[in-house]
Amino acid sequence: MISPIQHFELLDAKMDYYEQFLDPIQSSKLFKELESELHWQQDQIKMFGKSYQVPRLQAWYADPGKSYSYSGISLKIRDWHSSLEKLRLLIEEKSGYTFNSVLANLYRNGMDSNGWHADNEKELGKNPIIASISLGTERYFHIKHRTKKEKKHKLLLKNGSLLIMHGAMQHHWLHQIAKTKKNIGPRINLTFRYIMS
Ligand SMILES: O=C(O)CCC(=O)C(=O)O
Repeated sequence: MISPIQHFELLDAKMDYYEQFLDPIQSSKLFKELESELHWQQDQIKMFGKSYQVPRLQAWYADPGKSYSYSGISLKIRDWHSSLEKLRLLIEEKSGYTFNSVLANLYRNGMDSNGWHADNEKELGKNPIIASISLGTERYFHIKHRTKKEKKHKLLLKNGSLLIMHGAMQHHWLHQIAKTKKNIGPRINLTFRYIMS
């Protein structure tokens, strides 16, 4: 059963959170399947003339021609995995939004992370809707307002949860998954998106 929705009214943005969108058995089965079957890749990012490895593994599944790049990285487009396709339909049915792609992130341990950023690449359009499924180890999702520095929050993303970011969230807020020294297990995050071009 899908848990009740929690609405967060933020300054200039909105988030909806279902703590248990998928039940624990379904979530752990899906985690194992995606961990072993997705085409995980680790890319190099260039910053200030130096190359760094992205601190997590990633994979991009999308409708034909819906490509995605950020910070000079172009992810190879893969055809929909059947479980990702099913999940996309379930999220579409529950949320009323449409998605044509998903970015999968695998955080292998606490040293894997995703630095402060917004999902504001031009192919996502003006106020993109991002639906984010979390599987496996819980991690904090930190958000901070771009200009009102005192506006910051964190939300523990539970196994099987769904977070939907909408409104002008990607315009006004940044988000991150910070590194932690705690000895923790892996986590998969799936961010469903709609690529315009
Ligand atoms: O892992 C998460 O919860 C966030 C992922 C994310 O920020 C992204 O893929 O852009």
